[in-house]
Amino acid sequence: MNERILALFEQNPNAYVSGEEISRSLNVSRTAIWKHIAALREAGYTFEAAPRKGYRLLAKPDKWNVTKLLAGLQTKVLGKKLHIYGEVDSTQTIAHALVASGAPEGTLVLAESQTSGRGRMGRKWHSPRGKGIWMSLVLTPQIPVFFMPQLTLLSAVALCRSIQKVVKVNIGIKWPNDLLIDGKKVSGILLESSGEDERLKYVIAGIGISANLKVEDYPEELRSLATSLAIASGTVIPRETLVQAFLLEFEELYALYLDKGFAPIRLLWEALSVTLHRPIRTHTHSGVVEGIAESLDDSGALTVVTSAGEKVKIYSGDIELK
Ligand code: BT5
Repeated sequence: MNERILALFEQNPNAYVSGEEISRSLNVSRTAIWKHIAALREAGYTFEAAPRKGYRLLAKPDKWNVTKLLAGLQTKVLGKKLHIYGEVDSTQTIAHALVASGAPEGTLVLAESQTSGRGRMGRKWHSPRGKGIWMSLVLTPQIPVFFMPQLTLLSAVALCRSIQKVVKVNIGIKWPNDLLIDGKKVSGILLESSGEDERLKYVIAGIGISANLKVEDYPEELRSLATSLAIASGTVIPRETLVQAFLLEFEELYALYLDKGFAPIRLLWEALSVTLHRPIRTHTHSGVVEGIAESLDDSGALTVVTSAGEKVKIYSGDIELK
């Protein structure tokens, strides 16, 4: 029904469509129409409702709805300075440039699409138009450079918890920075920093959430590896609501982290992990390590126990869940 209502508006671009007209064309009650319009609004469509004229479709969800985003934002600092773009090369590049021109902590860059979205180690992040949440957040934590991995884990916890609040999906964290649903990647985190003398000057937390991609929006090679929240839940994801939830969750965890250190974050991470107590394999400088992922240490490194009983710490890179 939502599709049929939308089709009516598409046939009359920029025009008012009266409730009476919709109810006659689609043979539904005025109350039902009101409910469908409310559901479409929730999914990111913006309608203007004018007395005696009816409804007019103003914006579709493939455009960020700035008014909605800012109106429901409950944070104190994060996301209050908002820069929204259509197509960019990478939101990371833009965030670095904004910091250089004085952008403060909490500045958020959002884009509809990225032509060179980046992952870790030179990998690409597929960022089609209007389908996902491609964002970069400026942070200026007063912590040493070697604590950066903890911030990646904190970001993963914030992401995972906010997604759980907005969408009904079974989601977990794969060390260090992947969010998985049924073994497929749905979200990734890339932290880039600039520092001086062991002190961080700033960090750009790059977050990609595959929200409303359909299977056909992924290139062939990603279809077996990646999924989206929409595919997994069968619903359209209200992107603004998810950004608001993420920023609020991040702000609370970040304050907790700066006050109490990594210990409470580590507990939350462990509860959401799909890595711990599982057999894994990874490549390190000294060769392949296979074993059971046992725990996370204070720095955020993963401790793996090999079949020979040796404990090996993994500080960075990728792991394979076996
Ligand atoms: C990451 O890298 O997971 C970090 C991704 C960060 C992306 C955000 S988007 C906003 C900001 N601006 C940027 O330019 N980047 C950040 P890594 O762990 O290296 O994983 C990369 C791998 O994820 C790829 O090799 C693919 O296998 C997979 N992948 C790529 N695009 C995906 C997508 N849209 N959804 C799910 N998986 C994807």
